[in-house]
Amino acid sequence: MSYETILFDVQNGVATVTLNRPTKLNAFNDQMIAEVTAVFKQSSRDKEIRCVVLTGNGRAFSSGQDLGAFTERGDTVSIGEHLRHGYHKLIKQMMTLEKPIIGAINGIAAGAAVGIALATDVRIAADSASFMLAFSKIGLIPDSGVNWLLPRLIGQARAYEMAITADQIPADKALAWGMVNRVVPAGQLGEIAAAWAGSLAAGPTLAFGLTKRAMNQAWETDLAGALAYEAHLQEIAGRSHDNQEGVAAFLEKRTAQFKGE
Ligand code: LHQ
Repeated sequence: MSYETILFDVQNGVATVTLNRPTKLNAFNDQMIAEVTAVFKQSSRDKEIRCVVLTGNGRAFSSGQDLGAFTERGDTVSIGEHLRHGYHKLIKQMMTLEKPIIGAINGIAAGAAVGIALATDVRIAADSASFMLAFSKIGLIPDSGVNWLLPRLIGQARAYEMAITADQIPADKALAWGMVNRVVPAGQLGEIAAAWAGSLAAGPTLAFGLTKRAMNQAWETDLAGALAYEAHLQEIAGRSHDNQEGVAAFLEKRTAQFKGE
């Protein structure tokens, strides 16, 4: 399938999704929201895909909503409906994808793109990257999951400060605050993200997916609920090929050959 606003490439178990409207700093128009949502859906269905990398083409990760495209729709357009039918489906698709998603944050992420960056599971940022809650600059509140995701990662005081100042938070500060896992030289971002993705795609994908489900669910429950749910999921993982193979490989002192099943 061909796409107009993204590049999509699958190799050796790794799907790479590249936001590709560089002249607009990869701002999201309706088509880009739909195309990114579609490839995450496809990544969930395709057994060959065992890890996804999300990145941007050019100097930005994404500048968020394409404000020109949105304004062209006219006065009658409902922002709530736009969010519900667009970004919400995308964020939920990412958060429930039971495979690791690496965000390779190559440049600025602004507005809704911060929510999308935070909906990846681990983030590697180029040292030139930054995060900006641009919403208040145009009189809006954070959306696209930012109010849920960001305070959990960095605490409410920092998240709220980012929202009301719309300051650009550079990669090193984002690392210190826990928004990203690693910061790497910009020129090496693609290579380092691909290497990490390749190693994750050779891992126990079922266990990686169930871990994501367990941790997401744990936010919604008390300790007893979290313990019960992880025991339930561990039953499933414990019956997998990869559990048998992992234990056998350990006992036989060899490298495990995981299938992701
Ligand atoms: C853009 C954009 C952009 C269009 C750069 N749109 N063209 C949800 C639902 C409904 C409605 C509203 O919003 C939302 C959620 C949101 O995401 S709200 C937040 C939307 N995003 C922003 O407000 C960020 C707007 N962009 C900027 O503040 C700057 O472009 C940043 C700080 C990201 C980068 O600044 P510079 O490095 O100085 O680049 P630039 O401003 O010169 O941009 C380069 C080009 O990209 C330029 O076009 P041009 O034809 O002049 O070269 C910009 O107009 C275009 N562009 N962001 N979001």
